[in-house]
Amino acid sequence: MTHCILIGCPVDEGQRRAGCLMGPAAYRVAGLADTLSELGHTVEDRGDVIPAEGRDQTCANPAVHHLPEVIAWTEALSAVATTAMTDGMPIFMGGDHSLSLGTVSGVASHARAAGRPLFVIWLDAHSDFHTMQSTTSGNLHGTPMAYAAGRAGFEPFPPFPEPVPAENICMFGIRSVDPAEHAALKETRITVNDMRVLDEQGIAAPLRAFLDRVRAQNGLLHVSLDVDFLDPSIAPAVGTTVPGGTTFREAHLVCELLHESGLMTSLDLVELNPFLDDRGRTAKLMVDLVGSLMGRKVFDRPTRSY
Ligand code: NNH
Ligand code: MN
Ligand code: MN
Ligand code: MN
Repeated sequence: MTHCILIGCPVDEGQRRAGCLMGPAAYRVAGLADTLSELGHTVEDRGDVIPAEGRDQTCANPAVHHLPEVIAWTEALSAVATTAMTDGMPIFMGGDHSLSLGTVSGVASHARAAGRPLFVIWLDAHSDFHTMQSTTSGNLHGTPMAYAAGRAGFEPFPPFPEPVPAENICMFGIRSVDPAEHAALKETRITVNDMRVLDEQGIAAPLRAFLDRVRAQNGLLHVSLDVDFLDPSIAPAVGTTVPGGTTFREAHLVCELLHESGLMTSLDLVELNPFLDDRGRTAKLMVDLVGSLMGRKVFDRPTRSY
């Protein structure tokens, strides 16, 4: 039994397709809280975070937009995340992926205080490894993984509390990487399980290999689930669809294995744009995936080594 803390993060400023701000409402309508309590968890909904007014901050790249607003979100969400980590397992209901600038930094502060290493699983079509200098779209939802990894180039953001070591970062579902991200990623030891890896090896083996490392180091595990990790045919409600994504069963299998591991300590649900949805099916699928992450299974099987 887990104490689940729902935190609405109606962030829309990290990209240009309005609608992600309706995400938290859509998760509530799709029954996220009931799904969790039916699985035996306690649920506390802390409502939606309201950021402070943006200050007058700028950066050298003219493409970057809504910088003051995104910094204000980062500060507010980081504080909320750190507090929630001491109370239970936060589930951050987005909101676009720029919210992870705040949630991962708040979780990292908690990990530092707890003296435990932080690991991050990034389930996404994109690597989100831009700095404010390298982004050509100027959409800050393309940057949070770089911020968390401690890449330079995030002034005037608050310094990231304790950068996540590259060895502790594992990406799955990747199939759209910009040239500047590609060049930067190649200089790191981040594990990039792109769709080619999943086609050849399946999703279970690389995931288990990573989870073994988390367990061996008694790590905290943050999971960031971008809707576009899923194939657009099953999850249309996202502004940046990329063909060739994970199937229904691949996605559920990731969630089931994560549950079996017992390692996840915080979760982002990001990029849902309910305005683009087809009768709520993407919101419902995301809620069902959280069900699998939190223990729903078709058939009880003897627990594995994890
Ligand atoms: N890499 C592109 C950019 O920075 C796309 C990022 N879009 C996302 N990320 N949806 O998950 O603009
Ligand atoms: Mn605006
Ligand atoms: Mn993303
Ligand atoms: Mn994405």
